[in-house]
Amino acid sequence: LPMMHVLDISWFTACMREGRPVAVETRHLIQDAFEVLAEFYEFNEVEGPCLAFRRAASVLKSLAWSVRRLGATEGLPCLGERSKSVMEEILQSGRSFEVEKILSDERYQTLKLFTSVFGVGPKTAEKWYRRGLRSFSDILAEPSIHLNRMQQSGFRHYGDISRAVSRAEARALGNIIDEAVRAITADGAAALTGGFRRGKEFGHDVDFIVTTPEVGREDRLLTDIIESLKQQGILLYCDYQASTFDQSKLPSHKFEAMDHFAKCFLILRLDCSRVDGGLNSVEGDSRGWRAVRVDLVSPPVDRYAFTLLGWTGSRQFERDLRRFARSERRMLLDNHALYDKTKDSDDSARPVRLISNAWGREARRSERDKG
Ligand code: DCP
Ligand code: MG
Repeated sequence: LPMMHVLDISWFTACMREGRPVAVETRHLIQDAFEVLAEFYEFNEVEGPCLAFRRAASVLKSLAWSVRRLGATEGLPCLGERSKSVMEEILQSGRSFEVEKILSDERYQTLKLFTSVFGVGPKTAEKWYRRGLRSFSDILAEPSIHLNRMQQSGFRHYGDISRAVSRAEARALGNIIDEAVRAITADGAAALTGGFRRGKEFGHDVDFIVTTPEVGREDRLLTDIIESLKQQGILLYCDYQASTFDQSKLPSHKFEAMDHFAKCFLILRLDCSRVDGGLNSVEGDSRGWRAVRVDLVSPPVDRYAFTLLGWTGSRQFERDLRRFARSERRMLLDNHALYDKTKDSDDSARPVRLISNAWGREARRSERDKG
């Protein structure tokens, strides 16, 4: 995108970020403070300030220079009065009174702890908090609490899945998924997406898109992969969601956080022997394996490019890219398609060609990576 856009305050979005992040202490302090504030509002279900602090954190992340005085941030977008006052306090004293108050707040600490369990969202965490529960042992000792299957797995594998997944582990899982796909259909492919596709060295899970060049075959593909992982004895948890994708109902005008493609949220057992340089966990190494969270999504091949774009993230980037498409280009973007609102009908033909090319490229890249 043209540099002009990057400098234009009204249209700055994370999807136009220019800067190369550098390690700067104060900036990281401010960024962390904004994240805490965003999370505090998320727990209180106040969306406006939550998004505002997330955007402010995203702007700071994009800076290629250190923030030493407030004046230097003049002209930067997405920094409102509240963000600036937090920033000023940190620049002057190295801390923020408001953030410290939140961090020492019992409710915040408890919700943070409870939501760190796979399968526990802010609503459940709040419910448990209101019942006077404050720790994992409180929850596990409370006979009236019924944990669903996902939460049971979340507690069972808590130590492993709250530890970051390394790039070497992601690569090993890529090989496992790829082998499973190719054993089912020789022309199928698995592409690494999410944070690792953006070049991150560590992630909280590993995300893959699996598909075949044959439209309609992708639904069975996922259930076959799950069966194969089960047969290999490495499937520790599986939540499979069948596709509800209906092309005739597109475009969807209401915002949906998730797409309608078949997907599954897994916990897999990753053996030490499959990972170059060992596991990112001392206990895992002595045990010989660790548990890892893995997400798989399986779109029809003609929707591949949009899924790849949507699942690559980051969340803030996706949010801003959609906002940019809507406000700047009068288009609707989601994980299923891109629609031109200025035209009468959806022009599916063009995206389809783009997608086939994108799919071919990704498949070749995955071959190369393996090599
Ligand atoms: N995604 C999204 N909206 C959601 C969920 C996911 O846009 N509600 C997209 C953006 C994410 C990607 O899917 O980047 C993968 O989701 P993750 O939660 O796995 O996020 P990341 O892979 O980016 O981060 P992490 O390293 O923590 O796994
Ligand atoms: Mg991820």
